[in-house]
Amino acid sequence: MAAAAQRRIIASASIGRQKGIAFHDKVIASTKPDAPMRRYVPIAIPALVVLTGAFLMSCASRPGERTEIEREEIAVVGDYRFVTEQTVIYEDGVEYDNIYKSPMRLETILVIYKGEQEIHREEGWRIEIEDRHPKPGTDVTGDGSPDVIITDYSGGAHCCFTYYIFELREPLNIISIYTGDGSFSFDELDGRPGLEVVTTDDFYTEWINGYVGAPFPHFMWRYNGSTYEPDPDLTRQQPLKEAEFQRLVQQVRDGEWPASESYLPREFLSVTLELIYGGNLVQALDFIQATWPAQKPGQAEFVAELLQCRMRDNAIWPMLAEMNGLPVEKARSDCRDREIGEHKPWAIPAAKDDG
Ligand SMILES: [Ca+2]
Repeated sequence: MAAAAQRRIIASASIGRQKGIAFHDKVIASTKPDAPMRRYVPIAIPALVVLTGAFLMSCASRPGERTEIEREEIAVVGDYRFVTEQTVIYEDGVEYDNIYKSPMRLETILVIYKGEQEIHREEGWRIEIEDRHPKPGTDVTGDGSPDVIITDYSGGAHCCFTYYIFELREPLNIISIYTGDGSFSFDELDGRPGLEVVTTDDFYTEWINGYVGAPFPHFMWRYNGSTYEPDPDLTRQQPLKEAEFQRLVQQVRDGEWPASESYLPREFLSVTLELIYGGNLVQALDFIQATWPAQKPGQAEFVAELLQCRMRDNAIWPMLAEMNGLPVEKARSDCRDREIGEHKPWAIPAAKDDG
C-alpha cells in the first residue's frame, strides 16, 4: 500500500522511450501478424520464444479460439500518426466483450509513426482519445508544439487511469500522469499560454470509509517546459466565506453520523480535505470542531491520524505540509499499520462505560 501510494501522483517525462519487447510475443503469436510486427522477430530473445510457445499451446488447448490484432488510426497530426493495435480474442467465432471474464488480456498497444518510421510504442489496456480533451494537434502545454492527449484505462472495477501528453517535437516528449481512480482535466488557471491540469486525489480510497465513502480532494499541476508538476500556488484556495462555511457545517451536522462506528460522513471528509488541500488548515480544524457530534468519541484521534499518519504517506505531502505551515515529516512511528484488509486505518476509541 505504501509503495503503491508512492507510485501515485508521479508524473514522468521521457524522450523517445521504448518499452521492453516482452509484449511483442503475443503479437507475434497472433493469427494475423502485421508486417511491422515481423521486424521484432529477429531481436526476440530465447525466453520470449518460450513464452510464445506457451501462448500458442494455450491457444491450441482451446479449440475454436483465435486471436486477432485490430489496427485503428486514432489521430493524424502533420507527419505523425497514432495507431492502436487491439488484441481481440474470439471463441467459436464470438468476440469476448467482457474484459472481466476474458481469459486473456485484451491489451492495446499504441504505436506512433512519424512518416513511415515507428518512433514509439506504449503498452496499455484500453487506449483512447477522449472527446472531452483538446483535440489532437492542439498545443495544450503552450510550448509551441502540437500535442496529442491519450487516455489509458487499465481495466478492473475501480482502477486505473494514466493520461499521456505526447508533445510532437524533436525528440518526441512524453508526459504521463497517473491518477489511479482520480479524475483528470485541463483548465486555464493562470492566464498564460498553455493549460493547467486539475486532478482529484484517490489516496483516501483505502482509508476510513473504503472506496464508496472516500473523499477525492483536488490539486493542480503546472507545465514546467518538459512535464507537469503539482503546484502549490495553483492548488491554494481562498478560505470559505463565513456564510458558505456555516452552510456546509449545517449540511454535515444534519447528515448521518454513526456514533459507534469508525465510519465518517463522506461530505465531512470531503470538506475537511478540500480545505487542507487549499491551504486552509485552520478553517479545516474549525470545521471538524463545528461538525463533530458531542456524543461521538474519537475527534482528537481522527485529527492525529489524518495529519500525523495518513496524509504524511501521500506523495504530495511535502507540498500540502508547506501550504499549511506544517513540518514536512514522515508518518509518526506509532501510526497503525494501514494495510488494507488487515487493520482498520482508524477506529474510534473503545466506548466509555457511561451507559
Ligand atoms: Ca505542446
